[in-house]
Amino acid sequence: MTTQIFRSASRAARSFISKHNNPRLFSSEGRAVAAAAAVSSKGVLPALASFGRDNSGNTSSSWIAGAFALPAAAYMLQDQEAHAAGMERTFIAIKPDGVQRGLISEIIARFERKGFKLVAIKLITPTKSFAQQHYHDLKERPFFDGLCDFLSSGPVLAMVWEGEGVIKYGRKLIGATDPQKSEPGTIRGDLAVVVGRNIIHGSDGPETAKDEINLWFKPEEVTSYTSNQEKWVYGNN
Ligand code: IDP
Ligand code: MG
Repeated sequence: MTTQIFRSASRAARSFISKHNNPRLFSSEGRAVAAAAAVSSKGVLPALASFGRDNSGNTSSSWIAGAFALPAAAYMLQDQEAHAAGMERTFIAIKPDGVQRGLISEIIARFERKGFKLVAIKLITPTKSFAQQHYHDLKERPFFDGLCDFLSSGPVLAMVWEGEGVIKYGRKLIGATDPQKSEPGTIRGDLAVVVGRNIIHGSDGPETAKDEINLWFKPEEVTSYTSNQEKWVYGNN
Protein backbone atom coordinates (compact mmCIF):
# COMPACT_ATOMS: atom_id res chain seq x y z
CA MET A 1 0.00 0.00 0.00
CA THR A 2 2.72 2.44 0.98
CA THR A 3 4.62 1.63 -2.19
CA GLN A 4 1.48 2.26 -4.19
CA ILE A 5 1.06 5.67 -2.58
CA PHE A 6 4.68 6.54 -3.28
CA ARG A 7 4.42 5.45 -6.88
CA SER A 8 1.20 7.37 -7.44
CA ALA A 9 2.61 10.44 -5.72
CA SER A 10 5.72 10.35 -7.80
CA ARG A 11 3.79 9.74 -11.01
CA ALA A 12 1.40 12.58 -10.30
CA ALA A 13 4.26 14.93 -9.52
CA ARG A 14 6.16 13.96 -12.64
CA SER A 15 3.09 14.48 -14.74
CA PHE A 16 2.60 17.88 -13.11
CA ILE A 17 6.19 18.81 -13.82
CA SER A 18 6.13 17.75 -17.46
CA LYS A 19 2.76 19.41 -18.10
CA HIS A 20 4.04 22.59 -16.58
CA ASN A 21 7.46 22.37 -18.11
CA ASN A 22 8.47 25.98 -18.28
CA PRO A 23 11.63 27.83 -17.35
CA ARG A 24 10.20 28.91 -13.99
CA LEU A 25 10.05 25.31 -12.84
CA PHE A 26 13.70 24.99 -13.70
CA SER A 27 14.56 27.83 -11.36
CA SER A 28 16.03 27.52 -7.92
CA GLU A 29 12.47 27.33 -6.58
CA GLY A 30 11.80 24.20 -8.68
CA ARG A 31 12.10 21.83 -5.74
CA ALA A 32 9.85 23.91 -3.53
CA VAL A 33 7.31 24.29 -6.32
CA ALA A 34 7.15 20.53 -6.93
CA ALA A 35 6.91 19.63 -3.26
CA ALA A 36 4.42 22.37 -2.43
CA ALA A 37 2.21 21.44 -5.37
CA ALA A 38 2.11 17.83 -4.26
CA VAL A 39 1.32 18.43 -0.62
CA SER A 40 -1.24 21.23 -1.00
CA SER A 41 -4.72 19.92 -0.13
CA LYS A 42 -6.33 22.53 -2.40
CA GLY A 43 -3.56 22.64 -4.96
CA VAL A 44 -3.18 21.46 -8.51
CA LEU A 45 -2.90 17.80 -7.61
CA PRO A 46 -6.23 16.99 -5.96
CA ALA A 47 -5.81 13.24 -6.54
CA LEU A 48 -2.55 13.27 -4.67
CA ALA A 49 -3.80 15.63 -1.98
CA SER A 50 -6.75 13.33 -1.31
CA PHE A 51 -4.54 10.47 -0.18
CA GLY A 52 -5.49 9.45 3.33
CA ARG A 53 -8.97 11.00 3.13
CA ASP A 54 -12.39 9.56 2.41
CA ASN A 55 -15.14 11.33 0.42
CA SER A 56 -16.18 13.44 3.39
CA GLY A 57 -12.68 14.82 3.61
CA ASN A 58 -11.94 13.02 6.86
CA THR A 59 -8.87 10.95 7.39
CA SER A 60 -9.65 7.38 6.46
CA SER A 61 -8.35 4.52 8.51
CA SER A 62 -8.02 2.41 5.38
CA TRP A 63 -5.21 4.61 4.13
CA ILE A 64 -1.92 5.27 5.72
CA ALA A 65 -2.63 8.43 7.70
CA GLY A 66 -2.02 11.67 5.83
CA ALA A 67 0.35 12.68 8.60
CA PHE A 68 2.69 9.97 7.38
CA ALA A 69 1.85 9.58 3.71
CA LEU A 70 2.08 13.20 2.62
CA PRO A 71 5.44 13.98 4.21
CA ALA A 72 6.69 10.69 2.81
CA ALA A 73 5.40 11.62 -0.64
CA ALA A 74 7.08 14.99 -0.30
CA TYR A 75 10.32 13.23 0.60
CA MET A 76 10.05 11.08 -2.52
CA LEU A 77 9.53 14.20 -4.58
CA GLN A 78 12.57 15.84 -3.07
CA ASP A 79 14.57 12.73 -3.78
CA GLN A 80 13.43 12.27 -7.36
CA GLU A 81 12.70 15.78 -8.49
CA ALA A 82 15.33 17.78 -6.63
CA HIS A 83 17.44 17.93 -9.76
CA ALA A 84 14.78 20.12 -11.41
CA ALA A 85 16.45 23.01 -9.59
CA GLY A 86 19.48 23.15 -11.87
CA MET A 87 17.98 21.83 -15.10
CA GLU A 88 19.09 23.41 -18.34
CA ARG A 89 18.86 22.76 -22.05
CA THR A 90 21.56 23.29 -24.63
CA PHE A 91 21.82 23.14 -28.40
CA ILE A 92 24.35 20.65 -29.75
CA ALA A 93 24.96 20.04 -33.47
CA ILE A 94 27.14 17.50 -35.24
CA LYS A 95 28.43 19.41 -38.25
CA PRO A 96 28.67 17.95 -41.77
CA ASP A 97 32.21 16.64 -41.13
CA GLY A 98 31.09 14.69 -38.03
CA VAL A 99 28.08 13.27 -39.87
CA GLN A 100 30.15 12.26 -42.93
CA ARG A 101 32.81 10.65 -40.77
CA GLY A 102 30.26 8.40 -39.09
CA LEU A 103 30.71 9.95 -35.66
CA ILE A 104 27.04 10.43 -34.75
CA SER A 105 26.75 7.41 -32.47
CA GLU A 106 30.15 8.08 -30.86
CA ILE A 107 29.18 11.65 -30.00
CA ILE A 108 25.65 10.88 -28.83
CA ALA A 109 27.03 8.07 -26.65
CA ARG A 110 29.28 10.50 -24.79
CA PHE A 111 26.36 12.76 -23.84
CA GLU A 112 24.16 9.77 -22.98
CA ARG A 113 26.76 8.02 -20.85
CA LYS A 114 27.35 11.19 -18.88
CA GLY A 115 23.68 11.13 -17.83
CA PHE A 116 22.32 13.93 -19.99
CA LYS A 117 18.93 13.48 -21.66
CA LEU A 118 18.19 13.88 -25.36
CA VAL A 119 14.98 15.90 -25.81
CA ALA A 120 15.11 16.83 -29.52
CA ILE A 121 16.95 15.57 -32.59
CA LYS A 122 16.78 15.99 -36.39
CA LEU A 123 19.04 15.67 -39.41
CA ILE A 124 18.85 18.69 -41.69
CA THR A 125 20.92 20.52 -44.28
CA PRO A 126 20.69 24.20 -43.40
CA THR A 127 20.64 26.86 -46.09
CA LYS A 128 23.52 29.31 -46.21
CA SER A 129 21.37 32.10 -44.84
CA PHE A 130 20.29 29.88 -41.95
CA ALA A 131 23.97 29.12 -41.25
CA GLN A 132 24.66 32.87 -41.31
CA GLN A 133 21.92 33.38 -38.73
CA HIS A 134 23.33 30.62 -36.55
CA TYR A 135 26.84 32.10 -36.64
CA HIS A 136 25.71 35.77 -36.70
CA ASP A 137 28.06 36.72 -33.86
CA LEU A 138 31.06 35.77 -36.05
CA LYS A 139 30.06 37.82 -39.12
CA GLU A 140 33.09 40.10 -38.83
CA ARG A 141 35.56 37.23 -38.75
CA PRO A 142 37.56 36.41 -41.90
CA PHE A 143 36.47 32.76 -41.85
CA PHE A 144 32.73 33.60 -41.56
CA ASP A 145 31.81 33.03 -45.22
CA GLY A 146 33.72 29.75 -45.50
CA LEU A 147 32.28 28.58 -42.17
CA CYS A 148 28.71 29.22 -43.35
CA ASP A 149 29.42 27.54 -46.71
CA PHE A 150 30.68 24.54 -44.80
CA LEU A 151 27.81 24.31 -42.30
CA SER A 152 25.32 24.43 -45.18
CA SER A 153 27.24 21.91 -47.32
CA GLY A 154 25.53 18.79 -45.99
CA PRO A 155 23.46 17.22 -43.25
CA VAL A 156 23.83 18.53 -39.72
CA LEU A 157 22.51 16.55 -36.74
CA ALA A 158 20.74 19.13 -34.59
CA MET A 159 19.96 18.19 -31.00
CA VAL A 160 18.77 19.55 -27.69
CA TRP A 161 20.22 17.97 -24.56
CA GLU A 162 18.87 18.48 -21.07
CA GLY A 163 20.50 18.10 -17.68
CA GLU A 164 21.93 19.82 -14.68
CA GLY A 165 24.74 22.10 -15.85
CA VAL A 166 24.51 20.75 -19.41
CA ILE A 167 25.39 24.08 -21.08
CA LYS A 168 28.77 24.46 -19.43
CA TYR A 169 29.55 20.76 -19.11
CA GLY A 170 28.51 20.14 -22.71
CA ARG A 171 31.29 22.55 -23.71
CA LYS A 172 33.70 20.55 -21.54
CA LEU A 173 32.72 17.31 -23.26
CA ILE A 174 33.25 19.05 -26.62
CA GLY A 175 36.66 20.55 -25.81
CA ALA A 176 38.45 23.70 -27.02
CA THR A 177 37.50 25.24 -30.39
CA ASP A 178 40.88 24.33 -31.89
CA PRO A 179 41.30 20.54 -31.70
CA GLN A 180 45.06 21.08 -31.44
CA LYS A 181 44.33 22.65 -28.06
CA SER A 182 41.50 20.33 -26.98
CA GLU A 183 42.38 17.94 -24.18
CA PRO A 184 42.47 14.21 -24.92
CA GLY A 185 39.22 12.71 -23.66
CA THR A 186 37.15 15.51 -25.16
CA ILE A 187 35.18 15.04 -28.39
CA ARG A 188 37.34 17.43 -30.43
CA GLY A 189 40.51 16.26 -28.64
CA ASP A 190 39.84 12.63 -29.50
CA LEU A 191 38.13 12.93 -32.87
CA ALA A 192 39.26 16.08 -34.74
CA VAL A 193 42.52 17.68 -35.89
CA VAL A 194 41.91 21.19 -37.27
CA VAL A 195 39.67 24.11 -36.29
CA GLY A 196 37.91 24.25 -39.67
CA ARG A 197 36.74 20.63 -39.22
CA ASN A 198 36.06 20.41 -35.50
CA ILE A 199 32.90 18.27 -36.01
CA ILE A 200 30.59 19.66 -33.34
CA HIS A 201 28.89 22.80 -32.12
CA GLY A 202 27.65 23.51 -28.59
CA SER A 203 25.95 26.61 -27.16
CA ASP A 204 28.35 28.74 -25.14
CA GLY A 205 25.93 30.12 -22.51
CA PRO A 206 22.30 30.25 -21.33
CA GLU A 207 21.28 33.06 -23.71
CA THR A 208 22.82 31.49 -26.81
CA ALA A 209 21.37 28.11 -25.79
CA LYS A 210 17.89 29.61 -25.71
CA ASP A 211 18.37 31.48 -29.01
CA GLU A 212 19.89 28.50 -30.82
CA ILE A 213 17.21 26.05 -29.62
CA ASN A 214 14.55 28.51 -30.86
CA LEU A 215 16.36 28.96 -34.18
CA TRP A 216 16.74 25.26 -34.94
CA PHE A 217 13.60 23.79 -33.37
CA LYS A 218 9.89 24.58 -33.19
CA PRO A 219 8.59 24.33 -29.61
CA GLU A 220 6.61 21.17 -30.46
CA GLU A 221 9.77 19.44 -31.70
CA VAL A 222 11.31 19.59 -28.24
CA THR A 223 9.95 16.87 -25.98
CA SER A 224 9.53 16.68 -22.22
CA TYR A 225 9.67 13.33 -20.52
CA THR A 226 10.96 11.69 -17.40
CA SER A 227 13.76 9.26 -18.02
CA ASN A 228 13.81 6.17 -15.79
CA GLN A 229 17.49 6.86 -15.22
CA GLU A 230 16.91 10.18 -13.51
CA LYS A 231 16.51 8.83 -9.99
CA TRP A 232 19.92 7.18 -10.41
CA VAL A 233 21.64 10.11 -12.09
CA TYR A 234 20.35 12.71 -9.59
CA GLY A 235 19.92 12.61 -5.86
CA ASN A 236 21.15 14.02 -2.58
CA ASN A 237 22.33 11.94 0.32
P1 IDP B 1 33.07 27.16 -30.82
O1 IDP B 1 32.55 26.30 -31.93
O2 IDP B 1 34.07 26.40 -29.99
O3 IDP B 1 32.01 27.84 -30.02
P2 IDP B 1 33.53 29.76 -32.09
O4 IDP B 1 34.63 30.72 -31.74
O5 IDP B 1 32.15 30.10 -31.72
O6 IDP B 1 33.96 28.32 -31.49
O7 IDP B 1 33.63 29.52 -33.65
C1 IDP B 1 32.61 28.84 -34.33
C2 IDP B 1 33.23 27.90 -35.34
O8 IDP B 1 33.97 28.67 -36.28
C3 IDP B 1 34.26 26.93 -34.76
O9 IDP B 1 33.68 25.78 -34.20
C4 IDP B 1 35.07 26.61 -35.97
O10 IDP B 1 34.41 25.65 -36.78
C5 IDP B 1 35.08 27.92 -36.71
N1 IDP B 1 36.29 28.69 -36.43
C6 IDP B 1 36.59 29.32 -35.29
N2 IDP B 1 37.79 29.93 -35.36
C7 IDP B 1 38.25 29.65 -36.61
C8 IDP B 1 39.44 29.99 -37.30
O11 IDP B 1 40.33 30.68 -36.78
N3 IDP B 1 39.55 29.54 -38.57
C9 IDP B 1 38.61 28.79 -39.17
N4 IDP B 1 37.47 28.43 -38.56
C10 IDP B 1 37.29 28.86 -37.28
MG1 MG C 1 30.66 29.34 -30.49
